[in-house]
Amino acid sequence: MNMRPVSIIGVPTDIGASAIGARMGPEALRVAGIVEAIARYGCPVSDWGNVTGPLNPQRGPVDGFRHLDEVAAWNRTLHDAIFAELEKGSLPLMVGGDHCLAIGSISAVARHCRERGHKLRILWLDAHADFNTSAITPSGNIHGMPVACLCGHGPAELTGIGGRTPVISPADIRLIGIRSVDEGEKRFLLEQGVEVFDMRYIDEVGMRRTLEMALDGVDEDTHLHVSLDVDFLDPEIAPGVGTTVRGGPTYREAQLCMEMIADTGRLGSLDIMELNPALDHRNMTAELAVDLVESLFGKSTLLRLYQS
Ligand code: B3U
Ligand code: MN
Ligand code: MN
Repeated sequence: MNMRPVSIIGVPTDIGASAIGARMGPEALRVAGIVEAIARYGCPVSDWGNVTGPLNPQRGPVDGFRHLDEVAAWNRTLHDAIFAELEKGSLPLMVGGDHCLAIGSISAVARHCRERGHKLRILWLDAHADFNTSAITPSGNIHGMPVACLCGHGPAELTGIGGRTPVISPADIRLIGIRSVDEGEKRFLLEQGVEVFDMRYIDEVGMRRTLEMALDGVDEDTHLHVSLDVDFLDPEIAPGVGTTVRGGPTYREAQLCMEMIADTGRLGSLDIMELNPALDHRNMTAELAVDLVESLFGKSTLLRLYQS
C-alpha cells in the first residue's frame, strides 16, 4: 500500500482538445471527494490547488497543431510543479485537464527516474493510442499526440521538456484499453514497436492476464506511472468525456485493473485526465474516477488482509 504523501495538482485546461469543458475536471473531482477518498485509506494527502496557464483561444490548427504555444506553456509549468513534488518524495496526482498535459507530467517523472536511477513503467489507460503527429493527425488536437511526443516525435517545444529528447522509449510504455486508432497512427505504432493491449486482447484473455502482461518486469526499482484517460472506461458508466468510444472496460474490469496496480505497491505518480463535467450526468463519471482511485490506493488490499 502506498505510504508516500499524495500531492494533488489541478490543471484546469482543455487547451489540447477541440471540445471544451475538461478545464472543469479538477473541480468536479474535488466535489466528488477525491481528497477524502485517498485519506480514507491512510494516505497523507494534500491538495495544492491548480496551476495556471494561458486561456483557450479556441483557434483552428496551424501546421497540424492546435494551440501549440499554449500547450507548451501549460506543460512547462506542469513539469516544474510535478518535478518539485517528486523531489520532495511525494506521489503527484495530476487531475486534468485534457491528455496533452501528460507530456509535462511524464517528462517530470522520467527526469526524476533518470536522476535517481529508477526504472520507469507507464500504463496508458485510454480508448485512443494518442500517437499522432502533425503529419498524420486528423484533428490537430495535441491530446491525440502525447505518447508520440514523449517518444520524441513532435515539435521541439514538446519533445524536450525536462531536458532530454526522447523523454521515454516505446519500451517504457504499455497502452491498454485501446479501441480507436487512426490509419496513419496504426502504422506508426507498429513501426515504433509500441506494446498495445487493445480491447480485442482484453476480450480474449481477460483483464487479469492483460495486467499481468503489462506489469511484467515491474520490480522494487520500478517507478510505475498511471495515465488514466477517463474515456478508457465504457461510456455507459463514464459519459462525462469529450471523445467517448463504445466497448470499453466495464466497472468490474476497471476495478480489477486498479487493484492489480495497487498490489504491485510501485505506484509512483498518477494522471486522471479528460473528465468533462459539461457532458456528465450528476457528476457520475467524476464519482466513478474517485471510486477507481480508492482501489488504486488500496481499498481492496484492506479486505484481503481480513481474508488471509
Ligand atoms: N485520434 C483522434 C481522436 C483522439 C485522440 N485522443 C483523443 N481523441 N482524446 C485525434 O484527434 O488524434
Ligand atoms: Mn482517449
Ligand atoms: Mn488520451
